[in-house]
Amino acid sequence: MTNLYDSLPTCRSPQVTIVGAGNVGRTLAQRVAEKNLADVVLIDIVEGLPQGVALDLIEAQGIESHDSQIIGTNNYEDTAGSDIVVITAGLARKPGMSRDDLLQVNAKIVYEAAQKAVKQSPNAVFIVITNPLDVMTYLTWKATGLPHQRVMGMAGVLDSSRLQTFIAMELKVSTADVTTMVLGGHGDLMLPLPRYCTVSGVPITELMDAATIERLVDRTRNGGAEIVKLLQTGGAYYAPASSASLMVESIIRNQSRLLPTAAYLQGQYGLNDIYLGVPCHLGCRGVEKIFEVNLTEEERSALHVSAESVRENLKIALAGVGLTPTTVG
Ligand code: TXD
Repeated sequence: MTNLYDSLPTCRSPQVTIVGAGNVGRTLAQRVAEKNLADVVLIDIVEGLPQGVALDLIEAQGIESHDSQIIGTNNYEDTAGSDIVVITAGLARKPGMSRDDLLQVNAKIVYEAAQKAVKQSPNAVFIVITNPLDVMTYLTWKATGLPHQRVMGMAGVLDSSRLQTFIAMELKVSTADVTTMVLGGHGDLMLPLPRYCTVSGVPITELMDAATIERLVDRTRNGGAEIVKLLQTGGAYYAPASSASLMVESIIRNQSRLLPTAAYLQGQYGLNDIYLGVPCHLGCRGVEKIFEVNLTEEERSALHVSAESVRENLKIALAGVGLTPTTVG
């Protein structure tokens, strides 16, 4: 048989590297592959783990009818030329542990992983998932040396999706009709914005009393902890993986979805030199645009309080990886 293509340059599908083949990483690999978004390279520090997960996932390829290749590896060279790198490596929260307790240990893991990954994929867009999210995203930006538009964090999509679910459950309407917006840092100080949440265009402030809204907002703020408490062995991963796959899709398909994303701020919302959750257009170049929505005085000061807590942790994390926090304002 003659291979007619031997003399032509090779072509390839988009490729997503996922660092960390734990719960979030492997579930994201499944979502990306089954949605036919890209080939997937799963990399983990534990030998055999990413290989086993990848083999298990690819053995369902025929049944799930997708064309994505999935490989597992412990070697960064196998991740070369990726279009997107998603970082999930690190430790998950244990019951009673706050996100910020994870700070020091995850800082080192994420910083090193980002350095190794960018060497192999200098043109990639990076999406960070590891907690504490806003801090780890800043560290990844520092570690990679990439333009800030190509480094972002996933949290707002998840927080918004949780609030969307709770509103739909409360009003007994389809989640498809509910849109929500949660800004700020991914933590207890996140800023759900009920004024910008609607059911088919009707603000929820017209549909629920203030006490009900506050209850749902509170449940959203504690959404991660609620699941940790139930599971007892680690944190949420189905909804986080779905949230990350939405961002991957918007970037790979250049959809310019408007999604709450941890993005680098340079004066927007009165904040500088910090990664924080704000509404962004995500396209093939990463964060294509940051939207500045009008905030009340109260909302704006809540956003600044959230930013302050991120800054405190950022100083500790930067020091943890041997960087002086001179640029942190
Ligand atoms: O909204 C969000 N951003 C989040 C964040 C939602 C859910 C989970 N969130 C955080 O993601 C969570 O607090 C953790 O920091 C990460 C990963 O959560 P996951 O539940 O996937 O944790 P696992 O199952 O413990 O998986 C972590 C994997 C595990 O397989 C380790 O062996 C691996 O990370 N790991 C590494 N891989 C590569 N390189 C290094 N150095 C490394 N160290 C650990």
